[in-house]
Amino acid sequence: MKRLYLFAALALVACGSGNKKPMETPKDHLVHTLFSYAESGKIAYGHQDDLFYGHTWKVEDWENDALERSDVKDVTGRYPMILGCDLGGIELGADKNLDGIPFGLMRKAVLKQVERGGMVTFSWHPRNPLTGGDAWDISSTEVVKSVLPGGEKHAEFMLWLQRAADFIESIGPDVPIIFRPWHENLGSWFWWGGKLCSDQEYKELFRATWLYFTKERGLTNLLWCYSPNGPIPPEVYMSRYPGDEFVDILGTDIYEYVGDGSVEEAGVRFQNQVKNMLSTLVALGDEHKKLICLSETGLEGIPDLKWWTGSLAPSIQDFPISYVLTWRNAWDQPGHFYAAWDGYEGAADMKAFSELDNIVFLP
Ligand code: BMA
Repeated sequence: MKRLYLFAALALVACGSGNKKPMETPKDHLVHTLFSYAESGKIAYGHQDDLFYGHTWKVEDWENDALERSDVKDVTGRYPMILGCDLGGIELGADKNLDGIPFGLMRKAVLKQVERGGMVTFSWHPRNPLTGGDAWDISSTEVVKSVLPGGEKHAEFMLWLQRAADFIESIGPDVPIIFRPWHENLGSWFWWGGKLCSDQEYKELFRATWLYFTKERGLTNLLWCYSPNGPIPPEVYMSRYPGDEFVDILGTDIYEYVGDGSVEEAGVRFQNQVKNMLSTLVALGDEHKKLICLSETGLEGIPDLKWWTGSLAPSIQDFPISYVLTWRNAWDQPGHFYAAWDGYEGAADMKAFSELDNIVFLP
């Protein structure tokens, strides 16, 4: 209950002695809603790219499409509470993101999701500004340094931030967005990852992004999520934490991998990893007064037909996380899906998950 008292106290302070109600911004409203989920043991469910495409379909004529299709809705009868989108490509001024989604469609889907009462989160897999490769190009350890002030790519990188900010601004100031840049930063698979820069350089990258968006562009509708890959010990998690001023949500990305063992073993391993990491996030969230979430998860191709109720639900249901998001159902890669779709053998289990008392989908 600690958090509820904190918010009640803040509201009183904001009210002062007069009769005026505190001004609640769209961001405040989303923060309060997510805290209220955590308080009451509810967890919002999110799906990456949910309205853009599914296992066997994609939106073609987006300007004339009502955006009613969703694999998740096909299976559970409801849309996910959270729509995940990725900005990758916006930095180059491209029309489409790295997975072929027109940014016009993305804007329309975000507005549709919010109109339906839902929430949105943006990740960002930007290209490598130094080498010209993609986000996964880890051939140089100089990239982060090169975009910071004094670096050879600094000016170009500021243009990249400007383009991303322009797009977010074009969605409108009243749409709160959970923004999750520079994610999975403790592994070494992105150019901003563990071995690719120093702790200090990473922190400067995150802060520079926050400062530009928030102070220079006035984009105060963003909830900033710090989301390292897990599981990792608390001191490692915090080793690149940019600071309380720059973060609203403590997240983590943890996937289940089957590897050489059995699906059962993978499920047990995943549950232990998620529970350990979420215990860490609960402690850190209390200490830093932040929301917590499982910002990305899933089992590619879901070979475990009881994954949702057998692995995911028991991993998260005792933790006050505000949301959980499973990754995308690629229309062009039959094995690359992380939510059920109509016709997938284990669909009934995802439906059962969606009907659990504490899991929140759109009504
Ligand atoms: C990865 C994969 C890629 C995709 C990227 C960004 O995890 O799904 O196919 O391009 O995310 O969405």
